[in-house]
Amino acid sequence: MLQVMIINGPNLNLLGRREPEIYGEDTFEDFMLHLKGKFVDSDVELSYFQSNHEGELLDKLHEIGFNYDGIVLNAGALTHTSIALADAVAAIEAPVIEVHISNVHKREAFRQHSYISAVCEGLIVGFGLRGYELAVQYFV
Ligand code: CA2
Repeated sequence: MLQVMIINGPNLNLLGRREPEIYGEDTFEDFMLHLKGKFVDSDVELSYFQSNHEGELLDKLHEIGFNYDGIVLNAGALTHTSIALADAVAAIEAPVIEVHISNVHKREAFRQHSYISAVCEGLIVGFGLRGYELAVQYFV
């Protein structure tokens, strides 16, 4: 059974509660139920972790990064600031796909640089929550 974890960073616990015009109207917990349903017949076990704390995200990457088959990572704004997160992604064995709900390239200039892109297997941006599904599909 393939083990894939979705990891969301800062503020993504607010999904479905604020700024629906940018991030949509669904909470991530609702979306996870939908996603698990989509892959119910696939040989994949999906799990989810969210934290607003950089160190907790690093700890989770270290914890699962040597035994999971894939990680789908939306690091939120830490994408644009965190060399520590990029180092963690580079250090682990599991392939990581960077996902952004919004098309960061249509937004402010400071969202157009990612420290983690260069150490990820690939990137999916701008497809809303469907980006997570596409990333899981790739691992399956
Ligand atoms: O588009 C994305 O997925 C982002 O990673 C989301 C981050 C942002 O800093 C990145 O530049 C792009 C922000 C997450 C904030 O999420 C909210 C969700 C709902 C309401 C308010 C904020």
